[in-house]
Amino acid sequence: QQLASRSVGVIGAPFSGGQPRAGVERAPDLIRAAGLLTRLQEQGYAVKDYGNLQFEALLDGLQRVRSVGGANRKLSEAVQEVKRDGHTCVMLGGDHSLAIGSVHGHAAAVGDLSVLWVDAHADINTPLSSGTGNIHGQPMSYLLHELRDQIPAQPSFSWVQPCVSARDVVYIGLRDVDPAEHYLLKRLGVKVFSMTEVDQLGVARVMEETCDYLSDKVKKPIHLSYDVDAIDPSVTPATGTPVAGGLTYREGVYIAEHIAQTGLLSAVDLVEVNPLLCGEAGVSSTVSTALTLLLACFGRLRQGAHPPAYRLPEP
Ligand code: 4U7
Ligand code: MN
Ligand code: MN
Ligand code: MN
Repeated sequence: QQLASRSVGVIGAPFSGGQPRAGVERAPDLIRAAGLLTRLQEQGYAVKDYGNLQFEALLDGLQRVRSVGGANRKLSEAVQEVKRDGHTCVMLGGDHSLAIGSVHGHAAAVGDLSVLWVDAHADINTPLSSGTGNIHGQPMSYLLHELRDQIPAQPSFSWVQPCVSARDVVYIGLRDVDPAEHYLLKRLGVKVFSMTEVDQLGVARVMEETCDYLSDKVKKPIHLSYDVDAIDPSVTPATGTPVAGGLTYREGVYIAEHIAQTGLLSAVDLVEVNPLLCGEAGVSSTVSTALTLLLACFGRLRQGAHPPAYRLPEP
């Protein structure tokens, strides 16, 4: 009610350098083509499309880290502009390494944040604990104050300042967590609703507890980082690291609907849609699910809606 504005600024971030599979850079245009901007306008929002960011060509091998640092620096600047213009920010990825720039830019513009991370994965590997070296599995380690000492100096990331506290983070949907990640989540006492808790409590109770937890003391603006692989791969197969046993379509939408009702949503990432990894039907199901999640973030309710001045046609 206080923080969410009635306007949305959309940034496309066609970047894939945080992981090895090409295709994820095509997602911003696909999600726009599915009707994101007009649908948000129909929901009563003023929408400004900031276009797609243009990134340098990807460097190879160990140099890849530099591409990721540079892309995120650019994204951080863009998110700061969107927030300073007064919009709720939507960042269309791209891979999840982009959360580094998105959360960093968001915090630089508005200050202290809560982060809701909806994902099959915890994305909290440090550059040294990562088994794959893929930075889309590491963004949270760059963002947390508590892990400041775990990040080796890398020139292309020297601009990143940790900006989130572990107590302000909630995860939902986890089901593929590396040992180092599990260790870190426990050590930092991060609030986690893995798929086990979703099964146990049901999504309604998970969201109630999430919102109680996040708005316990001060109501901070919420950054929602939504990895499409949180949803079950039977629904969203077009993604780089699918994991069986995910959120149903309905659970995924409920999370977005519920977070919209807080009035605190200030920025959303929708990441990891990759149209080159499955057939046409799978791509279309993944893209339309991504669109539905975003519309729900901006108040779309499954019960329907009508304008206050609606009049029935006269017989
Ligand atoms: B995603 C992984 F090892 N943990 O670090 C890693 F299992 O943004 C996966 O959530 C990371 O899609 C997945 O590479 C990153 C792996
Ligand atoms: Mn992720
Ligand atoms: Mn994931
Ligand atoms: Mn993934």
